[in-house]
Amino acid sequence: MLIDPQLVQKAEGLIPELMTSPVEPKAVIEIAADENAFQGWRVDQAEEQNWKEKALGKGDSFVLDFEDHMVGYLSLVVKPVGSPPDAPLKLKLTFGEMPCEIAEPFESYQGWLSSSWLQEETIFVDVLPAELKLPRRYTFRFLKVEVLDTSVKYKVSFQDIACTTVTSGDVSKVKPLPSEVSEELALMDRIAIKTLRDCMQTVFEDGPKRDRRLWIGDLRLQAQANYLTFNNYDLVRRCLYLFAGMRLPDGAVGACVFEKPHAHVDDTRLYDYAIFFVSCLYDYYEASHDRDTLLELWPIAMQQIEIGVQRLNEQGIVADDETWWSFIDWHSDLNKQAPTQGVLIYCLRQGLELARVVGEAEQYIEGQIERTVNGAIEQLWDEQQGFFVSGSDKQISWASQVWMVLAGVLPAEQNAALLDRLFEAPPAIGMTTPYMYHHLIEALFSAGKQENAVEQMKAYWGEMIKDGADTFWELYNPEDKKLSPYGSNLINSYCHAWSCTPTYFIRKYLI
Ligand code: RAM
Repeated sequence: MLIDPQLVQKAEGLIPELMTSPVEPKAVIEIAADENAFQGWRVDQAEEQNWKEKALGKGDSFVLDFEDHMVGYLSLVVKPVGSPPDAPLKLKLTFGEMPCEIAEPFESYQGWLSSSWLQEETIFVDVLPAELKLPRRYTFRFLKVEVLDTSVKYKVSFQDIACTTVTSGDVSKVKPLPSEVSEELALMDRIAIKTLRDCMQTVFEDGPKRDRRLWIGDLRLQAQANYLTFNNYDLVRRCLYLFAGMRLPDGAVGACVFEKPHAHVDDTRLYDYAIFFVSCLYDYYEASHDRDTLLELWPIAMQQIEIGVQRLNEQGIVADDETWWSFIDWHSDLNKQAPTQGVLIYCLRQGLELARVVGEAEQYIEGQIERTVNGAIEQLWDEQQGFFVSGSDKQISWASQVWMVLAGVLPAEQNAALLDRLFEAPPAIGMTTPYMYHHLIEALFSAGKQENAVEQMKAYWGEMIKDGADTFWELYNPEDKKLSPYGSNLINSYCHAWSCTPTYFIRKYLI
């Protein structure tokens, strides 16, 4: 890997102090199978609410509801009831962002991401009474406390159970919305901010349950939402320095980085994610006007442009010769060529703006824009069908149209007409993630289609709220509520960075 120790040191100098606050559970609940409820599980208040004084023996359990999304550290006080404890206490704790994680046994999990993400703990307590402080950070709303064994001579009862939440997002920095904003949008804004806040730790994490790391595609959207809410420039700078300071061997920015045991870049390479470094730097400079950081990181942004254009073929379009080379969306049938061409042009245009500020490489970037826009129109635009096509099968997808609109390949009027056509004759290859929906909505706003944009926000994030979201989710399909690219909805993240952007739309375009 290519390491620039100075940049990494700068990043490490910007590790924020986390704010903490203790939160107690609010209720005891029961989860019941109900095919009309979200993912088939309904949450009911339990008849017996007095969990503190209840004596529990082998096989007894209860489920606590914190009534909001938590990211933090759990502590419990447990005491023996009956004869002196003559055997250790064997305790199981299960944490769930959603009811499915409490109701469906983790042993049933068959997805392809590691089951180690599922949050559970079996603890042996030798000495009672005890105050337990769990060392791992958990992300949850529901907590199942299960006594696996005591002995025939004693039971236990729990006294204080609390979560010390952690975040680097300071809510006091977030301006209240003007009172004209509808209740529906104000609620969406609040949940989006909570989502962003719970992902704001010592980096902008993608999801505090999973993957708990910094991905640049997620960072880009988080940073945009952050500039209009928490306005924490230092956390963005830290993340930019991490990506800039640790790159893949040819200089490309890696798709994600880990912080521990020491900062290091992952070996995942994604074409769109690497070029988004330019976009992240552009947005950062736009928001902060921090010229020093721009000048320092500009050479790395420029390098991403140079690496990015190496993939262009003679016709000026990105080669599409592998399956997992660009991300765009979690959709197994999606051809990535045309949407990635859109991403490249979009980033080249932002790169050109930066080049003008820095006073370097303008002509070079202009030349690349001309080349890629011409390539897109000549090779990928199907005049007869009125859509951009992608790959050798000439696939028509939502993602291709959305990214080509954002890239401004067609003149404004044609862009608007293309977006209308998308809704009149929807392509079969749809969108899977809030990440891709974000880009559709951004395209609608950028083409002046505010009404439709708001309608889409309500139909998507609004539906998540109706389905019980405390924070916005990594994956959501109103038609298939158990959808997961990982083979099981248990492993989905239900507080996910790239889903936090309703607050950005509301604060940028609607107030
Ligand atoms: C998943 C995560 C992450 C995303 C990558 C590409 O692992 O959801 O947020 O950026 O995919």
